Amino acid sequence: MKIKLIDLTIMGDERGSLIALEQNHNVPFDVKRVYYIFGTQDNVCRGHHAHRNLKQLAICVSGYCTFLLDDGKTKEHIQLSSPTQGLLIEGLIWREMYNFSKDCVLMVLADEYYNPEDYIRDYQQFLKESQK
Ligand code: T46
Repeated sequence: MKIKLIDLTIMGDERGSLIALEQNHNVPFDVKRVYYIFGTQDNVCRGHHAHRNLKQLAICVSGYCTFLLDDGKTKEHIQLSSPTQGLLIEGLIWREMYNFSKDCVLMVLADEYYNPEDYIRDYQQFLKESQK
């Protein structure tokens, strides 16, 4: 499956911690867009789609949430609960996000601008395209 967990180096000192994200260094692509998800209500499940062409790095900068990732053959559940860890998602991968903590802020860096046409929202269509 085209996913990878990336450890982000902390620039810490006695005042606290700082992490820098740099395109084509610890973020392995050109960054065109950043968005973040917060204030998620109880028992909400988001996502339910795949992307045809998008690289994304997801970082839970506060709290936690869980990703279900599915490449059409295998499924993995990955909990993000640290601002020092990034989840890289590339290729045709169905994703759902659930189990959000109240304080969860999920920040996502993407290599493309928002394009609704890049989304596959139908699971059967995703399975069809992922078998090609
Ligand atoms: C993904 C997961 C991890 C925009 O206008 N611009 C944007 O860049 C994005 C991401 C969304 N939107 C609008 C579209 C919807 O009206 O914001 C609303 C919520 O978006 P969506 O329902 O797609 O959110 P999620 O949480 O289901 O999925 C998002 C990303 O869309 C998706 O790329 O991989 O987070």
